[in-house]
Amino acid sequence: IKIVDTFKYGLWRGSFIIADKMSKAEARSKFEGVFYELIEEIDAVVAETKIAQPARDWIRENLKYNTIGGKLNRGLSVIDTYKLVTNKSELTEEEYKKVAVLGWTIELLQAYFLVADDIMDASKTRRGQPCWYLKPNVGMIAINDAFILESVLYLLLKKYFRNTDYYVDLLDLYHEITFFTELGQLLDLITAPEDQVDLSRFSLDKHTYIVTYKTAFYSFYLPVALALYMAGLATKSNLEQCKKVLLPLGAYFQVQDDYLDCYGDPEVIGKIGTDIQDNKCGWVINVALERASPAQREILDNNYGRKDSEAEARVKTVFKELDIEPYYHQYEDKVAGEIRTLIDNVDESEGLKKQVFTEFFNKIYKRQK
Ligand code: GPP
Ligand code: MG
Ligand code: MG
Ligand code: MG
Repeated sequence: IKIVDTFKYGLWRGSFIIADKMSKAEARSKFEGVFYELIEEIDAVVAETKIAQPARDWIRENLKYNTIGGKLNRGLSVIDTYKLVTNKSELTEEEYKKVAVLGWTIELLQAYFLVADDIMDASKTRRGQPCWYLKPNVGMIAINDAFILESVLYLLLKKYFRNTDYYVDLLDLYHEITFFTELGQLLDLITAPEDQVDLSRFSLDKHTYIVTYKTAFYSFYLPVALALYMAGLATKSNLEQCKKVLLPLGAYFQVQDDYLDCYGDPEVIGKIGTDIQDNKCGWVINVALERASPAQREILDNNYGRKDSEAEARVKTVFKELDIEPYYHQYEDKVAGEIRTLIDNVDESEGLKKQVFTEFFNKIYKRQK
């Protein structure tokens, strides 16, 4: 009887997991379907300018190549958050389209940042394919393509939200968060000059600013803030509370990105790490600097930030000696505890839901990609 029960339970649980995966895949493909509609809508606006056909085709390719193929965490979070805070498990087609458009505006912002970031970081691959600027016919046209991805986001905001009473708030939010991301990117870049390695410039404090500004605002705070505006729940207190939880959560996400840059499997993360050769003030080097002996420090000083794979390997050997990997796992557990406490302290009296944050946290905790 026991064996039969275990078997039955296993089957039941198995089908539950399959159903859960199915519904996630369905949610994703429904969301992706909206983007194909948006490509046509954007093309129609572009066509009104009477631009030559090759330019219309170029924009379509830019949109497809750079916006599709990611994890879609940010875009889907707008929909999930909206459903949670409005207590709606099903949305009308019209409401779904509108919130999905809002989701795609973040994916476009992200596409804009990534196209530009890959040029600045001299990266080779993104989402398992060559970086856009490395396509033979693209090159530095990619800079203008990045600008176009940003402009398209505002075109969609205008088309779908121009007549709402929170349109100006959305514009303000997008402008502010874009500026913050650029500030983070600036500090990331000037702390990592080429051919001028000076590890004494690095610190975990500087790192916290970089990751909060270049990643946490647009990847974590923005999706929830957008959903709250659309739900009519973007009160001052709710937005402040979102920041309190989502900025540390987003900083943790970028620490994971820094860790995976060094220890992730390129096949799984879809990109080849560049941080050591790029002289980046990332999480791994900052921890290593705190733990290194004078002899190890000298190896780091002489090999970090060099465009040379043998120097990179010597840096990785020191990281190994310093047990960065096990330390990272301890760190993940520590941060998880801190974030759970922050979530526990969320005040739900103005319509915010702890579950919004728990779901975000569960999506990224111990991620491999
Ligand atoms: C991620 O840093 C940060 C961004 C994508 C923001 C870029 C901001 C701009 C204003 C262009 P990263 O370089 O570690 O990301 P990845 O590892 O994905 O290249
Ligand atoms: Mg970068
Ligand atoms: Mg990069
Ligand atoms: Mg990175």
